[in-house]
Amino acid sequence: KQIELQHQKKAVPLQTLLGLASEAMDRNTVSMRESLENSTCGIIAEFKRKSPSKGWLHPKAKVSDIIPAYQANGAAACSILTDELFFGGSLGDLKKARRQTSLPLLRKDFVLESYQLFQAKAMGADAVLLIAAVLNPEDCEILASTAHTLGMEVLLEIHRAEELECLNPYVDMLGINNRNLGSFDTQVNHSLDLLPAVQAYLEKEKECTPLLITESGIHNPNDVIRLRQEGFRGFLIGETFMKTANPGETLRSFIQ
Ligand code: IGP
Repeated sequence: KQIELQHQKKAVPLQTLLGLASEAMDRNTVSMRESLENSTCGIIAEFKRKSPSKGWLHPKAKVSDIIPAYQANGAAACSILTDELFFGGSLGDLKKARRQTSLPLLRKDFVLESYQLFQAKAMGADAVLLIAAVLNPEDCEILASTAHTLGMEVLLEIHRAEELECLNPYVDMLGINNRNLGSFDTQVNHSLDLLPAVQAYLEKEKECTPLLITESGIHNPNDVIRLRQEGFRGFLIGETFMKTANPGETLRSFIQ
């Protein structure tokens, strides 16, 4: 609402703005972690129009077509890219998605400042992504605890074992990104390769008990079955669904 008002380029009374802000902040969230734990598939279905590695996947994709289809076909949660430059997304997509589904929504972006957490909450997110490769452990903890204060959960993404340093007790879900951000190469086995280091770290840091997620490069249902057997409970899948004409139906083929 606030953004719509700004677009009208009228002076908005402070009282009105404060009212809208507190309304947005008061929204109840749903737990993505619980949804994944209670789901037999554990799929986090991503809405992504394009990516730096593959270019346009589905340039005309509409939130109002795809998000309800993801829900109808059994997704446990949805991930919404809000970065415009690299992924063709927007905060407007997140806001629209919120109106379309009761599933938990992840704001997928490069979060560096707490301001982005307030935005995420106001636009409808239940969880936010924090990327260890672009944060230090101190900032990570501040951002994660702020997200919790706003009632949102945290998915911390790592690609290398050293990034486990960014784990803290506010991290609800730990995602291993199978994509090497330098080469864009994806290897599903990367999650399995890193697992012993993750397990050893969690054994040591007893107050950290994140749910394990595997992200990127998941192309077939067998990958999901294999990774579930090894302990992963969330499977973040974008391209495999979004490159098809009907992403919801492609998701269904993963579930049956
Ligand atoms: C999804 P894929 O290969 O299924 O499209 O990957 C998701 O993991 C990927 O979009 C992603 C991402 C990110 C995007 C993982 N981490 C950080 C932007 C920023």
